[in-house]
Amino acid sequence: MKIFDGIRNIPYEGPKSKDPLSFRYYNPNEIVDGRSMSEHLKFAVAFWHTFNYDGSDPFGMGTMQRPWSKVSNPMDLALIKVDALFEFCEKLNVEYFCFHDRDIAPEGGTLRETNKNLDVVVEHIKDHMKTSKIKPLWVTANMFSNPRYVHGAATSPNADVFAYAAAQVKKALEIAKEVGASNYVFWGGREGYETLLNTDMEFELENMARFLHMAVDYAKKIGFDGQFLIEPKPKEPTKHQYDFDAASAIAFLQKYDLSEHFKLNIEANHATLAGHTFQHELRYARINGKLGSIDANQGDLLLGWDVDRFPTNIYETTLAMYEVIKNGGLHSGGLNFDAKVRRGSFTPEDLFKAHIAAIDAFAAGWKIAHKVIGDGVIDEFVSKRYSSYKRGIGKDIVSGKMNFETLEKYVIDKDKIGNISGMQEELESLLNYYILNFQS
Ligand code: XLS
Ligand code: CA
Ligand code: CA
Repeated sequence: MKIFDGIRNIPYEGPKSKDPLSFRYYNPNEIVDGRSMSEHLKFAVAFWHTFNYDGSDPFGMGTMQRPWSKVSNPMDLALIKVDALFEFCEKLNVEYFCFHDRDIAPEGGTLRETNKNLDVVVEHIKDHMKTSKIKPLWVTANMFSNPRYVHGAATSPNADVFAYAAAQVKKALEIAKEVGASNYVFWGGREGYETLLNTDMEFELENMARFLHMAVDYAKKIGFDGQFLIEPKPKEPTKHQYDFDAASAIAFLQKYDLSEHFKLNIEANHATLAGHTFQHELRYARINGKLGSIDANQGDLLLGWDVDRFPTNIYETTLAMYEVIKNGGLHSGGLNFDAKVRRGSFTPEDLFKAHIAAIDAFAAGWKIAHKVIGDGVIDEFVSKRYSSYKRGIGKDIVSGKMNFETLEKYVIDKDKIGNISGMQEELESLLNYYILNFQS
């Protein structure tokens, strides 16, 4: 039985298509630089938003119309949503999906019972995978919804909670191995604090590191060789989250000797919450060799919370893809649509249309960025801007020949220091030119 009745496989119809159930810019089979667009852009569907989000918000109940809404037995519901996931991805031609342990199966009275429920659903996922190319991009454990995590998981002041979280991640790693996930994500939504009046920050950070070392050890023990990823976010639900942004996550990994085992999963909306652009976070991760994967969504600059919109802003997708191409791609990572349709977009077709719009925005962004990089216009400008370090005094600074005394000697009698324009407006206009002309 088909779940999304009446929705055909989404075709590529090209830029002139007016059909919202077709791709305009994403042609998965198009080859660029020897690889198909589906290899350049490994898109993933987020289980939680697409199959679990019911449209409720703090002011009102759910609005979503879903083909499975009437199924009341929790395990039947879990299984039918897996069927829906595979049909959805196949129709969209998206090869990957991401999930939390608690997205796919209901919790039981004990962890043992919960794990049994998980086993049944994981079997069902594996059955589907036998006849499908669809696979998990990453797996994670939800250590933020259940009230036991009220004060955190690995950073909880309660050692029993630490133990529970450890057992939960142990199981999630086993699942990640079983389903062949390419990555495993840690997002610490409750790993942080509300007030330092009741918090031993130093001890909590040490415990977080202890926890991650245990995860690395267990992955090694069971032979899970996916990439570990930390997903930074500054706040929400906790007031101050430890993995605030790329820079603080990288500093944490270095301090606690975890750097070689982890990369980052950069989410656009989390960047804006941290007061950064998406490109800033991607750049910071990239230049530190830590750009692992992307949660592709979009925030709302007028709202200070995590709206997780489907990304349709070509300017942002272009600058994001600029970083990805410069990174040599995302390797084991991909572009996970950690995005939800708006409460008012409640039909099943909206789920398809939202993913299509976002996929097209990234495909267009990728092509524009590819052209910008290929033409070398930005590289050329930037390299010229720093050219004073390629000769004379600049060259001597870079090669380590200079110190404060020799530099003082160099400038002390100079009557003029000249600067050249940063030409930002010209560059922004150039970028607009590439965006508007990328199809010609
Ligand atoms: C929440 C996070 C979360 C992670 C996975 O803001 O984005 O969904 O991606 O736990
Ligand atoms: Ca995310
Ligand atoms: Ca988010």
